[in-house]
Amino acid sequence: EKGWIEKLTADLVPYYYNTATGVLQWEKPAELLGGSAKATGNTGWLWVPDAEDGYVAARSLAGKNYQTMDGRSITYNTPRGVTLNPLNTASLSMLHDDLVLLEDLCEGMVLHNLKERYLKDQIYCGVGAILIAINPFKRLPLYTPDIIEKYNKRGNKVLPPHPFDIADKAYKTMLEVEKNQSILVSGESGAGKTETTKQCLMFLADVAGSKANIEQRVLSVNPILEAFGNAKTLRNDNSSRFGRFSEIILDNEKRIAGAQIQSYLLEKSRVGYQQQGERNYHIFYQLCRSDWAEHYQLGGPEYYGYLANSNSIDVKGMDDYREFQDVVQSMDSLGFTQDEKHSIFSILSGIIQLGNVTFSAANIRGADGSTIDDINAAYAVASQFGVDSNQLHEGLTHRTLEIIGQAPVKVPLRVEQAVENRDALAKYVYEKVFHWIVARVNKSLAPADNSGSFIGILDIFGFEIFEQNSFEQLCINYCNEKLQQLFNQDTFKSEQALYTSEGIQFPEIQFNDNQGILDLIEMRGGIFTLLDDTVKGPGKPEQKDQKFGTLLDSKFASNPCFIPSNKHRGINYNAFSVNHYAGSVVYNTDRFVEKNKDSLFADLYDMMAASSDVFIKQQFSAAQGGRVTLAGTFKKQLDSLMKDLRSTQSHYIRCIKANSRKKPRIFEGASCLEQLQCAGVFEAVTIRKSGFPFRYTFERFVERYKCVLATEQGWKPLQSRVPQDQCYEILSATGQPFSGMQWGNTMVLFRADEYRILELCRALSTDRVSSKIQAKARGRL
Ligand code: AD9
Ligand code: MG
Repeated sequence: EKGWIEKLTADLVPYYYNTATGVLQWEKPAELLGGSAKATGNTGWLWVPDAEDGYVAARSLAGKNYQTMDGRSITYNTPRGVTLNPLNTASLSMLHDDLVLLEDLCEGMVLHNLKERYLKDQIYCGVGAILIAINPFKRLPLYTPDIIEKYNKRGNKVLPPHPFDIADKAYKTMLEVEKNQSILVSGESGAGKTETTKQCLMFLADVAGSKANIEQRVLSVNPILEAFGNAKTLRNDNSSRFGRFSEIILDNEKRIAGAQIQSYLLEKSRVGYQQQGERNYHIFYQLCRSDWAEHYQLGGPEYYGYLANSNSIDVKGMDDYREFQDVVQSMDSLGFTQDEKHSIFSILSGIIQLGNVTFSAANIRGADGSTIDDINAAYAVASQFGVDSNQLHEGLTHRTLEIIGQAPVKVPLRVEQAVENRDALAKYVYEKVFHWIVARVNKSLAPADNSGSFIGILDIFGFEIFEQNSFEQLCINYCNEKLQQLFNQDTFKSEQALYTSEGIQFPEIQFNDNQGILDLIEMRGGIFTLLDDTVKGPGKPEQKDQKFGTLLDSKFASNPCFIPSNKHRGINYNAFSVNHYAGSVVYNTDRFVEKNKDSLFADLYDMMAASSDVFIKQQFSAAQGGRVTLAGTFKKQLDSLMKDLRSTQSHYIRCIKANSRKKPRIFEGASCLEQLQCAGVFEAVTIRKSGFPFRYTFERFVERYKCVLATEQGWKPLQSRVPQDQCYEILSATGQPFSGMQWGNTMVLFRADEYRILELCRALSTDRVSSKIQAKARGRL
């Protein structure tokens, strides 16, 4: 019909050949399609959004009705202005190591590719230089010394995507260009960031190990930080409750000389309270179950409110007793002294026992106050903290109110206030211990000579959208906005660099910039400064939260990145929303101000500063941080992190959690799609797609496509020896028009249209060759 004939490849995929013009194509030619099918430009298959699978391949029936490829009937209401992506069935069976090689880079196709690979245990996939890692929830034999060796000694070989590939690239680039490197690992809780980080570390320790075995000490940081900073949550049995940037420092010979660690936003609220089914920090349970417990007069974890109230004491597959031995051994190898260890553990037992101090209502000098139920519990705490037990009692149940021009007065605290005060002390002390440990580890791992270069690995919380979002989520999401901006700029810049170095005109590339959201949060007069100002102002905490909300509304009502409180229907709390790059998030303003203030009543602070324990005394010696707020501190930390990261060449790993059941072989499409969106994967794809996404060095192009020269009679040898000319020969042998090829200095770049035709020609010649081989084989039989 009209010169076209339909044929089948050996894999029975239909394609079309025009006998008049010689043109080849996969899709049914537009002139053969009538009516509505024409609009979709192919045989009618579409990627239809689906609440469960993310996308399903389906054909339009009538109106909202579709029939999926596996025969189910579904409905989908296409929103105005949206066109569904057509699906080329021929490409469903072509899976790629690098998503950019998908001829059709739409979300449905990306998801399909990831899923099919995942089900074959191919958990890694690239998008250009970015690695996507899907948590397999089972041990795969992918991290053995042999595999490290394979990546390390790869020469010019292209190996499958893998964290080792990224670590290897970082290390080799550093050797080549003498520039600091960073590996940025992100993803939601339980997606595998920490495991992936450890794989990168393991690789570096192996390939850049030193004579003095410093890398072993660097690795021994993990058990310590995980014991103090990780906990069982509903999402992950070993969830990191802090962000971490680990700089692996290399000497002039590029051998590991030390490391430095920066931690971010430890979740200290966990010390006082955990959701049902979650645990407090691992170290508490480990200590209670260790041989040291008796020395600190500790019983099993079941005796303590802070450890047992959430009804989760054991973690399947985790041996607290053994892990504690690991922690102590790691501390020893990092040179912690006996005194240091003793101080840490006695403070921890103090915290554990503090949780058992309970209060009853009491009338104190005519006012509603409280008193400690069991004074022995308070004695135990006082002795571990090295403070006076009367002062502790007083400090927990009262606060001193300072009014300018008047003598300070002691105000009794009601029971619930005393409990809050107690928990505040526990959290505060724990945070001090945690920061001390990080500082101590850094002291041990500081390289002798400070001039070295580094490879930094960032293992930090991904974007969070929960049912209820509070101040913590705002900080976390702000951090992710910052990282997303760097990511976009890096992706954009590296594209630009490639075009420039290839001498090809830089195409106009579009991507969404999130500067507006960052301004809203961090600029002078933005959310963070308004919050800080409210903290400093007068009023009770609840009033301040209100005031903060009102301020935001009046200031940002017309900001496109902001949604004011009166636009939130059906929500029974004070809220505002930020339109983050990954989606709109509703924040509950309750307790924002208190959380940002992050301080301890002076009574308790001063008590701790007077401790007879040198270690505690030291931690509390400096006056209580003046007027620093959590938002202010975090912003400063992030600014410094961003400055560091900008001075490095970054490599990105995006971790994806395939399912929320923590089980192997289950791929929950919709959730994966959401995570890919949050990870900014599609932005990277868009940036790449708006240029020439397909690119091969001349040599690799020849290698891949020289098969088109195969005929039934045998191979037609290439005439030229110059790789670029060989590419021309191959293209002309196909007999197809290739108008959009961009010829760079070392590579040829092109778009999906050209790629599809090339792949079709390749498939057909492979068919020719294999049918000949089959014929030969038949002849022999
Ligand atoms: V959190 O934000 O700290 O809560 P992470 O760090 O993203 O989270 P983690 O690395 O702790 O997740 O991985 C969660 C669990 O998934 C691990 O405890 C392993 O049981 C499992 N996991 C992750 N990656 C792998 C892997 N490559 N192979 C096998 C894995 N199991
Ligand atoms: Mg983690």
